[in-house]
Amino acid sequence: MEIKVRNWGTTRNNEEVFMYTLKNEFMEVEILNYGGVIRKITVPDKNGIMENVVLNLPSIEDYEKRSPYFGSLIGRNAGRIGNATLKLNGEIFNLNKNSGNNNLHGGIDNFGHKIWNVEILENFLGLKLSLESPHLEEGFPGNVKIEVNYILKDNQLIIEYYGTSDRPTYLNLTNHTYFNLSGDFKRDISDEYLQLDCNQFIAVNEETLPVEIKNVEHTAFDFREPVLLSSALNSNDEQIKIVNSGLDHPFILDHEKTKAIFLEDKISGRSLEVVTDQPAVVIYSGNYLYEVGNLNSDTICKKHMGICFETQNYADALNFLPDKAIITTPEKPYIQKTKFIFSK
Ligand code: G6D
Repeated sequence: MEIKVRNWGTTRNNEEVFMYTLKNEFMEVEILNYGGVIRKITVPDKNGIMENVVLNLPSIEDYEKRSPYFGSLIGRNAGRIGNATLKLNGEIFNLNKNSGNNNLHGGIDNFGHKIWNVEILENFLGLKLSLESPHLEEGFPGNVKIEVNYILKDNQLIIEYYGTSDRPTYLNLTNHTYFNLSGDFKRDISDEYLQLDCNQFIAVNEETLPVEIKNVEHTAFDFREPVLLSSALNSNDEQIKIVNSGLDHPFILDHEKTKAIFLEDKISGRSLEVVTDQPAVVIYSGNYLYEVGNLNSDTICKKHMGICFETQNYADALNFLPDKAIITTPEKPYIQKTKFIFSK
């Protein structure tokens, strides 16, 4: 087990970027202090060949210019907040707009663009990333302190989130890694199978804002048995088409069931199980990845090159499902634990 750190350039604001490499006997993970980005997860295929299974870019300049949140920590809020308006305890907070009329992933200068403080954990193979966000940053209330632990344990990458605020606020964090189990971007995700033990998903409108909780039965969103992604992503279901042909939807998680979220690539033999304490997961199938350009000298990014499992609270909860919204107060910190478990 080892951790290495090296300089990885400087941001446009002249902040030093560091890459941390965590390695155990099964896997290796690269983490940046910039955005808390998970830049590489290297795991074996069925023949023991070690390859990277997450989308990434070659330099910090690329991340600043053209990353669609590759590997980023997302905050203060994962997803969209309609009309960039946060209604909390009778107060209205006007947030910055960075997705049409809405706030996406915490706004313009969100957590995915910040330099996080990094400490090496003592009792685990891992890192503690921390960040402070002042009252009304991007329009969100509260002086907030965030800590995120990345821990490598056997075949698991564990992410623990912890947030505190000096007044009531809304925190809804996640990680925006795009997974592609083929290894080193050999194929897109079309050949992979997705299984979700979810009976309901949330339909969205043309702004990708939540509009209706729907049963998955008889829709392209029924993944209760494993489904080949190419058949779902190219379905004529109007909810697939409204988000540029793919998934970009919250699924409601039923915690009594195992294998709630399971992705498998039968060609490489790799699989990924996601286990979380969150009530929902937004699954995004990279419907706009053709806008990214080159991933490296050999590969141009294309549509459906990766799939995200953004574990989180209900989407736009304070507007769409206020009674389900999880509010952070000085007495009640924000907590999330999510595990990414790779086949062994
Ligand atoms: C698009 O609608 C999608 C989002 O879900 C995603 O997070 C972003 O691209 C990177 O806006």
